[in-house]
Amino acid sequence: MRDRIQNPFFLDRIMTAEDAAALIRNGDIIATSGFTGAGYPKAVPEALAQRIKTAHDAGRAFTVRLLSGASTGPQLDGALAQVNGVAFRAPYNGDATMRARINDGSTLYLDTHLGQVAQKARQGQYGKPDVAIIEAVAITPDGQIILSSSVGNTPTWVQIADKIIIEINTWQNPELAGIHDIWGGVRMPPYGQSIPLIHPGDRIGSSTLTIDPDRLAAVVITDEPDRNAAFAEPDATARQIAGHVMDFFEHEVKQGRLPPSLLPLQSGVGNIANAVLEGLNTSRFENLTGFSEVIQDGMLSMLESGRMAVASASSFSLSPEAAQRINDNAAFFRQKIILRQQEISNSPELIKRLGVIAMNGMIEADIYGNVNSTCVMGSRIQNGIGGSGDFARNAYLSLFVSPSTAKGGKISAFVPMVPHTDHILQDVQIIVSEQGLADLRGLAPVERARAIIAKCAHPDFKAPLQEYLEQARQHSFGQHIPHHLPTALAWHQRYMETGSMAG
Ligand code: 0RQ
Repeated sequence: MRDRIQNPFFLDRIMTAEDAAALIRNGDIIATSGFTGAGYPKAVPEALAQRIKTAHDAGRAFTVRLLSGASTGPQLDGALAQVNGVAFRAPYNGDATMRARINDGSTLYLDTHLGQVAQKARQGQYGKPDVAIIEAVAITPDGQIILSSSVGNTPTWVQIADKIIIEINTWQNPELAGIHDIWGGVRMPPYGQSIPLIHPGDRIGSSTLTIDPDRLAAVVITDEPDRNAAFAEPDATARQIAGHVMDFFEHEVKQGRLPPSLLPLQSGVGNIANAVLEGLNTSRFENLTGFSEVIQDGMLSMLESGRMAVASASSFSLSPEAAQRINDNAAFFRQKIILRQQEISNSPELIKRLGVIAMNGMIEADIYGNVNSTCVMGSRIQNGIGGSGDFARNAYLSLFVSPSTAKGGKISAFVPMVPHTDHILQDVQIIVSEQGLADLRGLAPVERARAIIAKCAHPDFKAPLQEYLEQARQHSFGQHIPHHLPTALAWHQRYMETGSMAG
């Protein structure tokens, strides 16, 4: 262990996960590392879940309020949700067990733009964290922390939490040292400073994290893998969507609206986003850059092939096979990848100034191009807004991609009105389904509706959408964004009642 923990003060604080979890009390606010299933603590949350279960079995109340960077994994969100141990969760969740707790009302959830969480936390909007639990790969001789596969909100949590628990994870490759870039220039208004980042590949901060040793409560050793889920091979739908996006980029370059190396790319999580990246890897574009919040398999392949020169993000979201490639070639990837705190990776100011091309998935869009990314049937959370809002609003080009139908064709991804809006039509410039690409730039709402129905909707739903638009134009209170309110959400109601949106 002395190769991982090279500082005697930290060595002295080593204890079991059970002893560290015993420092956490009912009602505590816990702030953890972790982003898109990477770099989250594992042993202490599992031990805490066991403590909570014991308390519940004995009839005692025990819940915590849980903050993180973004989604974690089964050992954290999963384990705590399993024992119904979380009263409040923010800012993002992707775990199925936690999702079920939120949707059955056991856990309150505040999903938040990921780039805004750190500043809100410093303002005290989530309360003062009692404990920060942080995963790291090593401690340097002078007591600096080398983080693991994500940075997320960790720099903020260690600043504001009363106690700090560090998990040293020996599964994570110590050669990740040098991949992180933690900017120490963040100040609260009115003392904010401009972020000195000009190019996605710039390093502007420190590769290690400093903590206040007086607040170090425990060091725990673990050896558990991140939640790395395999991507499905791109199916025909994903490949068609990727094809439309490639054609669009080619066209924009030809028109002189994009340079041949495009602009820094942001790509959301999921199989379609990954398929688009795989498409770029076999395209003619060269010297690409990434300015995103996650690095997934597709970006890794582009860095390996040289198609992408450098990628900036806050974490990895990799298949087990790709995680192994990082572990085997950490020294190579360290030169090509920069992991930043999420208030830098998702900074609206940087996204705007760098001219990022944002590509995100969605649940559904309405005919005017308002996008619902989060709430199925308007009320059931899927994951959360994540970084999609940080990027969509500030991007040079904002694309949303989705198959035209869901649930075996029973649901149309294009509907008269979305029952929940994450991205207003002003933030949605281009929508792509396997049917085609609707370029909505410069179009008024009714023109947008015609383009979305013509280019993106599935053939089974084109005529009903057209009928709705005509009915709306006849009966609407105003003609700016025509709606027929009595039937605007009828498709969703029908799905909930009959299992299909089709009439
Ligand atoms: O449900 O798993 O029960 O079958 O939604 O859908 O097709 O697997 O799509 O993985 O691309 O995710 C919007 C969720 C799309 C994602 C969303 C059901 C579908 C399935 C997942 P099942 P797919 P994807 C970067 C940026 C917000 C955060 C974001 C997301 C499940 O892209 O979370 O962009 N985005 N962050 O069946 C009912 C519809 C549906 C539907 C899909 N119209 N109606 N259910 N589903 N469309 C990452 C971070 O921010 C960290």
